Amino acid sequence: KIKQGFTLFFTGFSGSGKSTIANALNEALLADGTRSITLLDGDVVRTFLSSELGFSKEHRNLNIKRIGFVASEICKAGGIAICAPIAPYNESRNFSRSLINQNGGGFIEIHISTPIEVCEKRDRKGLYAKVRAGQLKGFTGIDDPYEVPESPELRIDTTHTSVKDSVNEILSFLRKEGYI
Ligand code: GGZ
Repeated sequence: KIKQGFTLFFTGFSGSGKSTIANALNEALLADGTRSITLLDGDVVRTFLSSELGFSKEHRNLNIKRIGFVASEICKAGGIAICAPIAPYNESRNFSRSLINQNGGGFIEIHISTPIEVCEKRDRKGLYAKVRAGQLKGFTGIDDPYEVPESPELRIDTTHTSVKDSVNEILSFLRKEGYI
C-alpha cells in the first residue's frame, strides 16, 4: 500500500535553524527509503517562484500560499514536501494546512522556536547586523511581526538541541504517527 503524502512545514525566525534541520531531515529521509521528497527552501522559492515578491504582510502571505499549493500537489502524488520559510502569519500557515488536508495529505507544522536573541547572536548571514545598522527594515522578530503558532505538531528550540537530536525527534514523530 502506498503511504499518504505529507508536508513537513517549518516556521521560525531567520537563523533559527529551519534550513539546517530541513536539509538534514531531507538527507535522513532519502537514506531511509524509496519515497519521493521535495525540499522547498525559502531562498530557492523566492528565486524561482516568488521573485517579484517583497516582505509586506500581503507578499509574505502570498509567498506562503504558493508554497502551500506546490506542497499540496506533491502530497497529492504521494510525495513528501519539506518547506522551510519564515511563515510569520497564521492566515497563510492555516491556508496551507487546509489545502493539503483537503487533498488527503498530512500537514506537520514544526515551530523552530529558537529565541530571537539567539538567532541574532548567531547572525550567520550578517542580516541582524544590517538591521541594527538601519540598512534593513521590516525584519521578522525585530520590527516586523511573527505570530507564534498555537498548536504546531512539534516545537523545537535549537538553543540547546543539536541538529541530530532535532532530526531524530521529527523522525520519531513521523514513525509514531504512521507517516513513515
Ligand atoms: C525577514 C528577510 C527579510 C525581512 C530578507 N524579514 O536568513 P534568510 O534571509 O535566508 O531567511 C530570510 C528570508 C525570508 O524569506 P521567507 O520567504 O522565508 O519569508 S516569508 O516566509 O516571510 O515570506 C532572510 C531574508 O529572506 N530576508 N528580508 N525583511 N527575512
